[in-house]
Amino acid sequence: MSTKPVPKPKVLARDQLLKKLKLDSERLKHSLRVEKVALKLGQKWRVSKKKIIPAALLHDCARRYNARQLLRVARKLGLKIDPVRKYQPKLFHAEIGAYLAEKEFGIKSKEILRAIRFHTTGAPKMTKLEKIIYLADHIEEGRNFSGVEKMRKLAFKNLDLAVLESTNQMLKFLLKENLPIYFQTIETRNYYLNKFLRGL
Ligand code: DGI
Ligand code: FE
Ligand code: FE
Repeated sequence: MSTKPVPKPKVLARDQLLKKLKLDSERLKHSLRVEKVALKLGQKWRVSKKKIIPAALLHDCARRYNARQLLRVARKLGLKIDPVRKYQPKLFHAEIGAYLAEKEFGIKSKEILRAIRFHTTGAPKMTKLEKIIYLADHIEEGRNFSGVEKMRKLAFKNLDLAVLESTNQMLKFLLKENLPIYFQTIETRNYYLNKFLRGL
C-alpha cells in the first residue's frame, strides 16, 4: 500500500486558526457568533465560506491586547496616532488585527485583510465580504441593542441599506455617549447615504 505523505495545506484550517487565536472565552464566543451569522449572510449573498471563515474568526484577533498595548503596538508599527484613536485606542484593533492576520496567521487575501481592517468603521466601496463582516459583528445573536432585530432583517434584504443603518446607529451612539467620531465612520456613512440617495 502506498503511503504518500498528505501535502500540508498552505492556508491554516479553521481549527488551526481557532487554536492560534489567544482570545479570552467571551471574545472567542463572540467571534464564533460572528462566523455563524456571517456564513448565513454569505449563503444569501453568495460569498464563499473560504473567505468568510478566516475573516470572521480573525476580525477581533487584536482584541487580545488592551488599550495600552494597542497604543504601543500602533507606535511600533508606525501607524498614525491621531487624536481620536489616541483617546480611544481600541479603534486600533481593526488595523492591528489586519496586520496580525497577515503576519501571524498567514492570510494573503487582500480582501480578507481589508474586511478585518475595516470591520469597526466600515469604509466606502466595500466588497460583499467586507460588508458582511462589518454587519455580522453588529448583528451576531449576542447583541441586543434596540433596533438590532430590524438590522438583522435588513442585512438579508439589502446590504448597502443595512450598512447605512448600521453607521447611523453607531453615530447616534457616539453622539449620545459624547465620544469623538473617527473620520472613517463618517466617510462610510456619507458614501452609503449618497448611494441610497442616488437610488443606486
Ligand atoms: O470589537 P467589537 O467590540 O466586537 O466591535 P467593533 O469592532 O465594532 O468595536 C466597537 C467599538 O468601537 C465600540 O465601543 C464603539 C467603537 N467605535 C466605532 N466607531 C467609532 C468608535 N469609537 C469612537 N470613539 N469613534 C468611532 O468613530
Ligand atoms: Fe472589533
Ligand atoms: Fe467583533
